[in-house]
Amino acid sequence: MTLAVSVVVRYRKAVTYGIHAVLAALETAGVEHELLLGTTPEETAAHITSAAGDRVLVLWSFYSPDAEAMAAELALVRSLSGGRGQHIAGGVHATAEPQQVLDAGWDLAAIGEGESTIISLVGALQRDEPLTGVPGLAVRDSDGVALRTRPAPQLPLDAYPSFVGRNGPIEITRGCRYTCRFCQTPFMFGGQFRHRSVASVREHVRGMVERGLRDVRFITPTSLSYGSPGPGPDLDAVEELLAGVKEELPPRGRVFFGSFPSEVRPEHVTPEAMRLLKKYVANDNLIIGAQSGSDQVLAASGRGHGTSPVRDAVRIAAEHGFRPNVDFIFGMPGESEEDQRASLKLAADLAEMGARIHTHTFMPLPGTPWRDAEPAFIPLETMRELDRLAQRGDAYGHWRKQAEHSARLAETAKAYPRRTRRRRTS
Ligand code: B12
Ligand code: SF4
Repeated sequence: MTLAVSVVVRYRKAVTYGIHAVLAALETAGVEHELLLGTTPEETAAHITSAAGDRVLVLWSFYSPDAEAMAAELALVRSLSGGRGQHIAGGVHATAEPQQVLDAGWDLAAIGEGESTIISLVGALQRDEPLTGVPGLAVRDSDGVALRTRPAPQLPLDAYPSFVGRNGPIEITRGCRYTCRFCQTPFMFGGQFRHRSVASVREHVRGMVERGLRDVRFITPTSLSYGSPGPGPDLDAVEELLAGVKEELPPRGRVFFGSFPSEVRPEHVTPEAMRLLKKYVANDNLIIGAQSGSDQVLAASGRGHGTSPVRDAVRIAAEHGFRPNVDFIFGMPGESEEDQRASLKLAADLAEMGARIHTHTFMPLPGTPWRDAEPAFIPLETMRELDRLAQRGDAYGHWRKQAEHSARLAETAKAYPRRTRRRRTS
């Protein structure tokens, strides 16, 4: 006997990319299900109540700063829907902190890449099988402790599309060979690049064009690493990608590469690379990760570059007609006042060269080596200087909001000391 499964999504704008990938996997694998998207807690609860399936699976996705707010929403949705449905949280936070997610009230946490997990989970619900056979799950044991099933596989990116019948940036690279200590990406998706083939990217673009779109954007940890297995760019591979996408687009079609939601590493910004981008891309800005003006802080954070490539990158990008948007993080662990002065100095110099500074406050993010690290103190004078840069139009960013997130994340990390041993179902 096969049970009918309804999939209800708590569909939030902040996390559409991940959810679209999960839904695309269900579509691609041909898993039968009723799909309902709830754009508010109330609509989500109404869908759960009215869903036609014998089983109702409710999908949640969020990043760590939203975890508390989402737990409150979950309680609301549960109370509005009379307790019907099985609620699963996936994404970067659930991957890093499955125990927190189960304690906060979700029935299941999805760990890692969600494509095979969701296919296998909906299949198990249809066949009324135990969920212990589904990869990439954490379930509660009788004591409430997170029990993990076998890990979800990390498949080639071509195995599933970024979206089906929907739109968004196309994920061209997953995983990252760098290991910046403030970032979750390599620890979530692995320490090697997995690139989507040009053929698969073109197929996405064809679908978008059929749906009337003409702008194409990409998700990648480092744009100019496309096609390369190592530290240096493979510009032939980048050109094959950009030229291929252009071929699929109508004459007024536009390709955005190296701007949101992707970025470039400073040492990849060379005159040759800039000339190549100018030939194909529509963006007038490039997002360049500098992160700090102190070589010592850069080394401690494992960035893999110093400050001088940042100065070169900004100069080269500006010379080739791109406005460099340069990311900085203030308050990284171990950062001294002198380091902060060096960051402010570099930021001012880069602004002088035409850059805009994108300011961030360090957050001890779950799933990163610096989850438990103490954020450095940011004195009032540094904050004033950042405000001055912003008033002049030379800086932007949500660094004040992130300072609040940072304090909350540090509190939660203390409440959940990192476990050294993990329990598995088999
Ligand atoms: C694009 C992006 C954004 C976009 C997202 C837009 C959107 N509509 O989706 C925007 C600009 C909104 C954003 C904002 C922020 N971001 Co951001 N972002 C990214 C980025 C570059 C790509 C994410 C992505 O879409 N990847 C592709 C998809 C397919 O992967 P995914 O979302 O992880 O989904 C997969 C799995 O997680 C899983 N999955 C996800 N959801 C679910 C649900 C279920 C039920 C299941 C089964 C599985 C599942 O399956 C998916 C397919 O395998 C990543 C870095 C990276 N390269 O991954 C950072 C990243 C996710 N961001 C991060 C952060 C910190 C932020 C901000 C807090 C930063 C800030 N500026 O303040 C804000 C917070 C936003 C918020 N309110 O939550 C961190 C998150 C770390 C953490 N533990 O929270 C990351 C990992 C970068 C880092 N520094 O480490 N971000
Ligand atoms: S910050 Fe960028 S380069 Fe560093 S590990 Fe994260 S994704 Fe890779």
